Amino acid sequence: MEKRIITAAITGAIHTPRMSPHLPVTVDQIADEAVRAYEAGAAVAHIHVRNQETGQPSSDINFFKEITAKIRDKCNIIVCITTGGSLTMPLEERLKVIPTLKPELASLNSGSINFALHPLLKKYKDFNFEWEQKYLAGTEDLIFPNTFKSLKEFSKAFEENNVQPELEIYDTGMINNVAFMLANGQIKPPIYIQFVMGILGGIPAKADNLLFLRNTAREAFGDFIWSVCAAGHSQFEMCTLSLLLGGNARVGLEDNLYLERKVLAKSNGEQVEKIVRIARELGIEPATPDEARQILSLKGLDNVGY
Ligand code: KMH
Ligand code: ZN
Repeated sequence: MEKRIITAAITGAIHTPRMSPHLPVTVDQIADEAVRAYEAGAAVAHIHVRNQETGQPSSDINFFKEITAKIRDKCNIIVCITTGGSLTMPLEERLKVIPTLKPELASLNSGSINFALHPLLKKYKDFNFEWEQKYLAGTEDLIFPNTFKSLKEFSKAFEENNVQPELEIYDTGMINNVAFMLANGQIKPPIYIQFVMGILGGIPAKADNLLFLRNTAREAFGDFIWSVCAAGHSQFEMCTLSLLLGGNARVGLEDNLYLERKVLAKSNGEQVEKIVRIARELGIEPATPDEARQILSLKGLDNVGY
C-alpha cells in the first residue's frame, strides 16, 4: 500500500467563530481536535492559537506551550506550528514559536500576497464578536508580508533550531522564491511544499493549476515532497487530485468549514475520516506519524522543545 501524509489544519486564522460553532478556539478544544484528527488517520496537526474568549487569532506563546504539551501527552502526531500566525501579526511575533518550541515541523510562508477575506462579508452580516467584521474588512487593504529579508531570517531560525520548513506556496511565483532560497543554501533538501490554493490573492483552486504548480516546482527543484490544501468547497477536490497525482493532502477547519455542500463539519476528525475514506478507495493508506517522520526526515519528538 502506498503511504501518504494527511495533515489536519485545526483552526487557522481565516475563519471566525460566527462562521461555525465547531471552530476550535480554546486550548483544550484545539488539543482535543488534534488528537481526534490523529485517531482518524492524520499524521500531522497544523496549529494556530486563538484568544480563549473571543476566538481572535493570537500569538500567545503560553497557548502554544499548553496545546503542544496536551497533544504530546495523548499521542505522537507531528505538530506543525504556524509561523504565518494571523494576517496582521508582526514578523517577530510570528517567528517566536521556533526558538521557544523547536517543533519538528513548522510552516514557512514563501512569499507576500494580498490575502483577501473581505468577500466573506457578503455571506456573513452579523457577528458574535466585534473583531470579526473588522478583521475581515481589513483584508481588502492588506498584504501578508513575507519579503526576501524575512525569508532569510525565518529560514535561519528554522535551521538553528533544526525545524523542517513546510513551505507554503500560494502562487506560481513563490516557486521561484523557494528555488532562490535553495540555491542560496537557506533551505536544504528534502524540500517539503504545501500548495495553498484558492485564496483570493493567490492561485485559484483548479485542476490545471495544480498540475502546473507541480510541474513547475519539479522543474525548479527536482525531487520534492508536496501536499495540497484548498480554501472552501474545493478542499476535497484538490486533496483527492493531489492523492491521485502522488501528493499528500491537508484538510481541516482552517481551510474549509464544511464536510459536504451545506453541511458544516462537526470536527476536523470528520474531514480526516472523509479524506482517509477517499484515499483507501484509491489504494492509498494514511502514513502513521512515524512513517511521516521518515518521509519528511524529521528530527523526532525527543528533540522538540515542548
Ligand atoms: N493564517 C494565514 C496568515 C500558516 O499557517 O503559515 C496563512 C496561514 C499559513 O495560515
Ligand atoms: Zn496555518
